[in-house]
Amino acid sequence: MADHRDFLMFSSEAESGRLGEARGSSREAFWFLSGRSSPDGEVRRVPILDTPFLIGRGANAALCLSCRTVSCRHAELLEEGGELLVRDLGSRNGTYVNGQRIGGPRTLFPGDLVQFGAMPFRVLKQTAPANSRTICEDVMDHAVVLVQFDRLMSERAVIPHYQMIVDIRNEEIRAVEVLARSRLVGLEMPAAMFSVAAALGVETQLSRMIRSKAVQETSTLESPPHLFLNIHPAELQEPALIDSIEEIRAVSPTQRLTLEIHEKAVGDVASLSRLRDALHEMGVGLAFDDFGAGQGRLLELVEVRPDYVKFDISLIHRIHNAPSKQRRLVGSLVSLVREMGVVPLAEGVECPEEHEVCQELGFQLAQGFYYGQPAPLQSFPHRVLQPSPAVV
Ligand code: G
Ligand code: MN
Repeated sequence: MADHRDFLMFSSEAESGRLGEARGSSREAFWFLSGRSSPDGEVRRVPILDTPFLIGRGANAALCLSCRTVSCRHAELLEEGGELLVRDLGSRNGTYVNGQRIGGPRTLFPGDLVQFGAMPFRVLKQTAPANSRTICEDVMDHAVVLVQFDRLMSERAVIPHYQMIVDIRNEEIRAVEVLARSRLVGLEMPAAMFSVAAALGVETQLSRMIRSKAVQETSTLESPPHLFLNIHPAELQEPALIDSIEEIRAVSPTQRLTLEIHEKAVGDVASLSRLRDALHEMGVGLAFDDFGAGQGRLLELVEVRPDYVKFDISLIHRIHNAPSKQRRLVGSLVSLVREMGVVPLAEGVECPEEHEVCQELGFQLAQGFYYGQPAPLQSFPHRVLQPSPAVV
């Protein structure tokens, strides 16, 4: 991270000043391209100081890219009425904006991914010229995260972690929930990954990549574990959800799979019931996640009848010290769920006292740090995720 950051810093105050002159005073807008100028080079943030701004392999280009997929005079950036445009100059391998090859000039927007041959760059814009030093640092932070996010997606750099789901009576592992982690600085946890994904409108792609990696790496185990896979609320708006599940089914035809839907995404009973039926046809189960985190959606619950209801940590945390009224309420919900033939699961169990009370209240499954922390496949502390020893 430190070297990226250093690299992204202005090389000198003088350069900062130049940028201020060129953009800050009159138009109050700073445009940058952020990316690598050779395939194994470091990330740079290149200010667009003057237009037309030539991009190519030739030494006279304002942004000189040493990559054989880039033509000598590949493309140029133009500025018209405060807008930034990109124009391909008849390059052999083309210029792409957000994955689409451009024909004529194309307006660029902040956050766009523009690619010259095989060389991708993120378009960044910063307004508010008051303090150019501060502006540049904000943009740099943003640029670093965006470039990290590109790596996350293009290198499929998510590291699926697995957390055990146990039978509450004997603590035997029944399934594992897949949780996304990565080693990319700033994007270690799913909240950060999904907030960048949301800014770029690619939550669905990220969510799918996490599922597909987990299925890929567990389907080759001798007995593939039952996976609980999270889906993002944005995916419920897309008919492509079923296609994406069919894809993972094709990779792992018989593995037990259950999709988790966040309680907040449970809106329309009819479409959720259809989703449940479609999943069941593919042999995939449905779980309501974080039940009780917001308003309890009891009506939906009764009508949709998922296979599992995961009671949110907020209902479980310190339940052994909670007023008896709260315990009775959770107990009644557990009974109601069981009467419908749905399996209740206690989330976020952290200590033996919580474990014991949850068992008394009738929970069948449980999950939480008390049983196990999320861990990657290679260091998962149980044989369910270990490759079987070679047969001698
Ligand atoms: O929304 P969902 O239930 O999918 O989120 C699971 C998250 O909760 C994971 O990020 C996981 O690391 C975290 N988690 C799992 N078990 C526990 C626990 O026992 N206590 C707390 N505080 N968090 C947990
Ligand atoms: Mn979950």
